[in-house]
Amino acid sequence: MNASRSVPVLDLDPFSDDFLAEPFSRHALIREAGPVVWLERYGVWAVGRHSDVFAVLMDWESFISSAGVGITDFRVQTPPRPPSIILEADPPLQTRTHKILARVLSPAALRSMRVAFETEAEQLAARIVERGTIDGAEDIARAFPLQVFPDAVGLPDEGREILPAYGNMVFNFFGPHNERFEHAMANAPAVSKAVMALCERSAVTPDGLAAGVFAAHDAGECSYAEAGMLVRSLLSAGLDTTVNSIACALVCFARFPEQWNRVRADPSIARNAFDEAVRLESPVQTFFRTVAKPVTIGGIELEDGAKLLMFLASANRDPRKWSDPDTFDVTRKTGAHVGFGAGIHRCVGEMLSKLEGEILIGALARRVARFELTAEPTLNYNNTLRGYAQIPLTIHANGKPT
Ligand code: OVV
Repeated sequence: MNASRSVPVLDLDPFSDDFLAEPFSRHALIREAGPVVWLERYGVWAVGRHSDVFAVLMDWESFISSAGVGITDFRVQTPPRPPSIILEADPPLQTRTHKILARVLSPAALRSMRVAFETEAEQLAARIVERGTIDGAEDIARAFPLQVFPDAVGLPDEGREILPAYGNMVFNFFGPHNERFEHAMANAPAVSKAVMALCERSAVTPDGLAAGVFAAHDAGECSYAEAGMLVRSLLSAGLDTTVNSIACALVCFARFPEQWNRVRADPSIARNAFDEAVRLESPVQTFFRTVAKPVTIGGIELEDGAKLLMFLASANRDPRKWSDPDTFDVTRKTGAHVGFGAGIHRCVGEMLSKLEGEILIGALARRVARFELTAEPTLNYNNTLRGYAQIPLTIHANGKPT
């Protein structure tokens, strides 16, 4: 048992307000302590260097997801919602379900959404320029995905208002049973029930992403219950992540105005700028895995059954991997970041999220000269996500759009 190597032990709490208010300097401490560290407060392992986070993501046989990707071990404790059959699953189940959602979210399916996204983005950009003083978190980051994503899934107007409370529940659940967890879970049974009602075939339009999932059931690729669970995964994973990515991008553009000018000069880099914001801010900060057989990281033995925390956000700023890691550079080669994961569990909705980001940022670039922060943005504290509750902005308009 690790006789020849000393195990770095840290007493950080990655789910405390303090840590979440300024996670990045804490990530540096974790990376410097060693390839793998022991977080004594929770009795879990953690990795923060890019090479180790990436290696753990790629090795799904040693580091499984079916015991949960939060701190809760499903083999010991019953989760508050039935486990996701894609996120909280291993092959062969995850292989089959990932394939279904990958087809539903294929490039061809995404192409058909472009016009609707562009129309909504144009209207939103015109609206915020007209108003001048806005909350970027509400009026841009929440407004856009909350409109276009449920539309794309094929949800009716009634019922979708439950989605923010549901997302808050899902992403706080991955953390420990702290106050934030308790608060988010207060209404869990009612919220889950309302969301499952949206995952019935009879509840959705015949032409959206949800209909595509039910078509996979018709083709014999999954049961009806599994189709409903995959629609639930779309609703769980597709909204808060994108909302926070857009909020993070806005804060980056406000803090690095010269980078916003580069996007304005060449809106074709909007998509890369969005991806760079995901690297720099890492809207999904962390996920766990569970050790499924004895393995070593950097010569340290991890015991079967242990929980291992992956600091995706730390990997995304590891100076061993990135030059000027804390700098927002809209033309950086972002390909190696792990903000969307890596390996078999890599985000299946990545291209949809990037389509939303690209179109929204492109529309803003044609109208907005500068995003001016009129006060410090306030963080939205969450056990998994980094995002903003408020981004007080003055919008400085370009000349008239051509
Ligand atoms: C990636 C992600 C986040 C949250 C929930 C799910 C997936 C799910 O499949 O339920």
